[in-house]
Amino acid sequence: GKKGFIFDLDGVIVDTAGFHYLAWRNLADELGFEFTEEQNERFKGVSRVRSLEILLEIGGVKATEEQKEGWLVSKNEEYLSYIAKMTENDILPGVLKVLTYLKEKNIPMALGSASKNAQPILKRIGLFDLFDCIVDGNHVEKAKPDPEVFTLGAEELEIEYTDAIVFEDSIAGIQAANGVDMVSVGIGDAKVLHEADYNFNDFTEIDTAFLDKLINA
Ligand code: B16
Ligand code: MG
Repeated sequence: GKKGFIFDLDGVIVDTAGFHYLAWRNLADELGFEFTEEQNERFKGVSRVRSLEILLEIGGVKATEEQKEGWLVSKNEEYLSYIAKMTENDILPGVLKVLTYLKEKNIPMALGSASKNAQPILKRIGLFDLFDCIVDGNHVEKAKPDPEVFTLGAEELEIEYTDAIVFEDSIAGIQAANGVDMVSVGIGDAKVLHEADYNFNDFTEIDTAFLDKLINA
């Protein structure tokens, strides 16, 4: 059937992981424990609420629901202040070339992100209008590795799940795509993303021959 492409946002189109890390680290600081960049790996593709749970686990901090609510709000406010400064220069290398190529070929494209801030980020970097549909943390109940964010995207693009090609930087996202027999393309370290059908370090390694192969499969 007709193919469609679904892109994760953080770690695939932009690198906002560093901003999430800064904001979480400042909260850890405030709560009196250390939070390293290595520990931040576990936060990729994971929802905001789950991220806070993991952080508090790391710090051995017990908290009331009210405290957690407050921290989620203040962390997000800090994160928003970082993304407010983003521009199209923050689009990761090679991404624009791939997206433009697919757009010219009229290939249906969706965004599939766990982030509730996906829409403002896409507006900041000038890619909001490029996607036929945007599925993000505001639209789904279940987080990756549950495939909901991708299955909803495929349904909105009106393609079969098996005709969807998913670009992901997180293990949870690759597992989500594989779980419903979508084609998974890992962006990042192949050792980490070894479950993916294909793997690239970044988009500069992706050429039109590869895209044509996926489109015509
Ligand atoms: P927010 P993705 C994910 O984005 C991030 O990888 C993850 O670190 C973050 O916790 C999650 O979005 C929620 O983000 O706080 O903005 O709602 O990789 O699924 O595009
Ligand atoms: Mg990601």
